[in-house]
Amino acid sequence: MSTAAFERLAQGLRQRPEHPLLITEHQVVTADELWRRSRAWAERLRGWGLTRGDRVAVLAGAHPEAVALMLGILRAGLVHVPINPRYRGAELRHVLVDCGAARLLCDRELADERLETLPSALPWHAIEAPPAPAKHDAPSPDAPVRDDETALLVYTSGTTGRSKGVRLSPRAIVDAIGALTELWRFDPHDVLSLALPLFHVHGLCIGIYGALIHGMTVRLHERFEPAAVVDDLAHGATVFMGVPTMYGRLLEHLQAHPEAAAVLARARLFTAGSAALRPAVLERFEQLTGHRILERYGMSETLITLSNPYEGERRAGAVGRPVPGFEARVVDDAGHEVDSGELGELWVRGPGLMQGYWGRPEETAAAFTDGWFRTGDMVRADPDGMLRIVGRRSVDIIKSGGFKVSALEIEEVLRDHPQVEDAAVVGVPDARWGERIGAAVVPRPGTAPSADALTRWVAERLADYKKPRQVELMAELPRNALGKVQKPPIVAALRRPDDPER
Ligand code: MLC
Ligand code: AMP
Repeated sequence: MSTAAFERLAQGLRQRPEHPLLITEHQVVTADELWRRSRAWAERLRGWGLTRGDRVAVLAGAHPEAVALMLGILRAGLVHVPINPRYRGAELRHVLVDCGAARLLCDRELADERLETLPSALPWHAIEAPPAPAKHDAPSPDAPVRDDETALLVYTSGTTGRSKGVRLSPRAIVDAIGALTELWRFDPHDVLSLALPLFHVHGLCIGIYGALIHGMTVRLHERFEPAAVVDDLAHGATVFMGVPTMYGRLLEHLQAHPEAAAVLARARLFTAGSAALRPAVLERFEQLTGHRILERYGMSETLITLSNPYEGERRAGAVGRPVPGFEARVVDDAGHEVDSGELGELWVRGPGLMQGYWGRPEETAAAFTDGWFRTGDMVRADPDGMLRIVGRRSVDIIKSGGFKVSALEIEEVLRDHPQVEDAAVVGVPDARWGERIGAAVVPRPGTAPSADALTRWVAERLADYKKPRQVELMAELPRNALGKVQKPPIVAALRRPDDPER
């Protein structure tokens, strides 16, 4: 069985060994060094007795050793399961148990905080200084992941409380990301400023895989800081890719440091995705830097399926047309295509579709119709076919700062609070986060829990970004005649006068 997809990644590393592939504040890692370090990881993983298809969970920041480890996992024919380091006890345990991780590799600082939450039988190791480099005459450890095996399991929230593992093959990643990045003219001379986390498809697949496919340099950051992005561009970065919240922060930075606009102006390309980019942000950024941000749309389950053009009109509020190789349909509830201008659900198909949800055949089957993946996003097409995302089928999915959050998961945690009778969690349109997490809480009779106490309660149990940013006590939740909680009136009640429309 072919390993052509893996070879395409490897070729970018082998062709120019001296090329600086990863640059951080502290180190420059050449293509050759990354290749050698990944080999050492492959040997070490094999040495632990892991066998083809075993899942290796990785809890790590965005640093070069995590990239070397990821490549080592692929070279050893294993499955990479990156986990959000913001996850806490139950969230982390769920992923480790759900994927049946054979090993956990963890940054030492994170391990110290989280060890007590691990399933007791799971062996773990710190991701530390590279393991001893392999001897040059040693036989190659490579038995890399084959094109249609699973290379990557990305955990993503859904309409149920618990996250699901999305199975992606090397073929899907390389074909879909190759097509997207060719559209965007990624080139070995490009330098990508990357401050996205490496456990979601935005930072990991477009960022790291995209750079490997094209043999580009990545200036890699553990955290997003506007000043560091400006510094990257001052030092030759050509492309920046971010979620809309990051562009909001870049605009704030430009307000305080107007001289930085001239530095940003030197870039070749700015792209945005993972959540809606508000036209006001697009336009202000263009006024200040001369760059019109290129917005695209994707999902963990499909990779990046729609993009505005590289050349031609980058339309405000639109996410563009299918990336070469992909197709899109806009359908009504019966699955029939609707006319342009009409609201419908977006269905997509093409090279980036997932193989399914890990260990969930029924949910996988339910996500597809005749080979089309039903995204759950509601869209409208302009007369020329440009698509606009206008909402989501489920009110229980929230996108905050580019992270997908399940309202139900937060509701469950709130309901466990001794003073909470009931709770409904919603996404409220928000200038900074896109949507902020709002909670309507019905207190137990005779109690009046404070917003601070309830927020702390959630923050102690879930990743920090899942805590409500607004909590309102209500005597009862609005319900329809059948007793079902109605979320739109809750969103309306939580809106503040200066919130954006959407
Ligand atoms: C951080 N905080 C958030 C948050 N991120 N609150 C709500 N939503 C978020 N997304 C809060 C913390 O809880 C903390 O709260 C405060 O902000 C400061 O924390 P921080 O760690 O310093 O924040 P910062 O590093 O500035 O993080 C902001 C961010 C980050 C935008 C850089 O959220 C981020 O990296 N987002 C990208 C997510 C992503 O990669 N999505 C791609 C999914 S793939 P307090 O109260 O303690 O101060 C996908 C498919 C596709 O969607 O199409 O791409
Ligand atoms: P995730 O599951 O984290 O991969 O998130 C995928 C979801 O992010 C999609 O279903 C959309 O709701 C949202 N999304 C991604 N890109 C965009 C965009 N450009 N505009 C609006 N929503 C987006």
